Amino acid sequence: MMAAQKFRARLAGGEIALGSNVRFSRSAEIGAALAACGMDWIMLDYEHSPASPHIAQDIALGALRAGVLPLARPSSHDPREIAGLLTNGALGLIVPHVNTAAEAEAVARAARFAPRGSLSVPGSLPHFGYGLTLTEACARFNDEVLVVAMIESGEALANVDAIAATEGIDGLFIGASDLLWERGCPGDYGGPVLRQAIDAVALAARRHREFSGMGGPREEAVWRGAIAAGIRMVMTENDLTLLMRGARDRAAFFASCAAAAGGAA
Ligand code: 3PY
Ligand code: MG
Repeated sequence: MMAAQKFRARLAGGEIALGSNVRFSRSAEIGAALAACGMDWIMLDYEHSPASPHIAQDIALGALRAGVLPLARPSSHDPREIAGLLTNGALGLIVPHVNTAAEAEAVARAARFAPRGSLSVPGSLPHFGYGLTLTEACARFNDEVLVVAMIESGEALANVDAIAATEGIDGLFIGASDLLWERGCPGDYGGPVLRQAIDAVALAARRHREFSGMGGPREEAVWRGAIAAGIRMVMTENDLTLLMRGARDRAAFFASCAAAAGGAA
């Protein structure tokens, strides 16, 4: 099964789909490496990463070939930016700051070819290898592309049901950090604002037969609660914080070896 089908099947079966924000890596092998660690998807972060589109294209195609779903987070809702990401390797969007149903509809249409949208047809599409005709590739792209709306403001929460009901939106995704900063409780990942948002987003997603996800928190207790509430698309961390977590762990282990050797001397 290909990456997008695997991803949908996991979520349809109520399983968790694990992902990582890829922001600092520059190798097309990062998708394969993260797949070996149990990740199902990656997010190429054009909202925050300094990576050039050319590198991100290689990373997206490397991920697809390794069976990991490459989603892109654009820096804007501009259809021209979205077209560049989707026609060069990304097979879906995590769209930041979707605040209204009108915005959701515009990005969902920008992500699909006619008749479902207004994405401009390029000369070739790289996602599925090169054995399909352009017509076949565009039809398959329309079937597989995912559009996930980020809910990360009070306005988005007020409109969450209408956003979920929008044609072409496949899932909702809480941006916990932006949401908490905007609501005046920065960093309060364990507090009531995020808990209520998780419940509201999970409920809206269920009502419209979509999945719900989240990124931002690190605390295990917050994640346990979110998963119990129905969150299934989990953005674990970003590539830098995962690297630092592993590095800290190794440094602590070797410090304990050094302490033991010192103690034994
Ligand atoms: C946020 O927490 O605001 C996010 O965008 C998560 O990626
Ligand atoms: Mg955010």
